[in-house]
Amino acid sequence: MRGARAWSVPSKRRPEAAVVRSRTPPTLPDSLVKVSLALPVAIWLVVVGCQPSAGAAPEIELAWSVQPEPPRTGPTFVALTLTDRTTGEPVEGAQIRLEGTMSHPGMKPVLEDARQTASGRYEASIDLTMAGDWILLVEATLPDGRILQRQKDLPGVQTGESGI
Ligand SMILES: [Cu+2]
Repeated sequence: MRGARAWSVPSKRRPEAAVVRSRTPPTLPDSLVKVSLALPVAIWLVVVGCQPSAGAAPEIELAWSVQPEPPRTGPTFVALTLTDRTTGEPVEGAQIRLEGTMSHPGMKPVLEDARQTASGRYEASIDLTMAGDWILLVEATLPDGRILQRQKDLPGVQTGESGI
C-alpha cells in the first residue's frame, strides 16, 4: 500500500504543475509584455544607430559609383570621392580598402585596395564572384589617422557576360 501511495503522489502533482506553468504567461499584462520586448529593440537601435558616426569622421563625405550599373558578376569598377563637407575640399592621401561580401555563410570576402587617381578621387576594381546580394564595405584611413567606414548594398547582382 505504501508503495502505491508513493507512486500516486508525484503522478498527481505533475499535471497540476503543468497547468500552472501554462497559465502563467497569459496572466502578464499585455502592455508589460510589449514594453519588455520593445525596450531591448530600442536600446539596440540606439547603439547601432550611433555606431557609424562615432569616430567615423562624420564631416567626410564619401560618394561612390559602380560600373556597370546595375552591377553584374565579374570585374566591377568602383569610383570613390572623399570630400570634407566643412571646407568643400577633396581629401587626399587616404588609404582605402574595399571589402565585397555576401550575407550567406561560407562566403569568402573579396578584398581590394583603391588607388588615388586624382585629388580626392580613388578607384578600384573588385571581382563580384557570384550572383546575388552583395554588400560593399569601404574602409578609408584618413591622413589624420581616423578610420571612416561606409557600406553600400548591391542587391540582386546578376550573372554577367563571363557567365560565372
Ligand atoms: Cu556568395
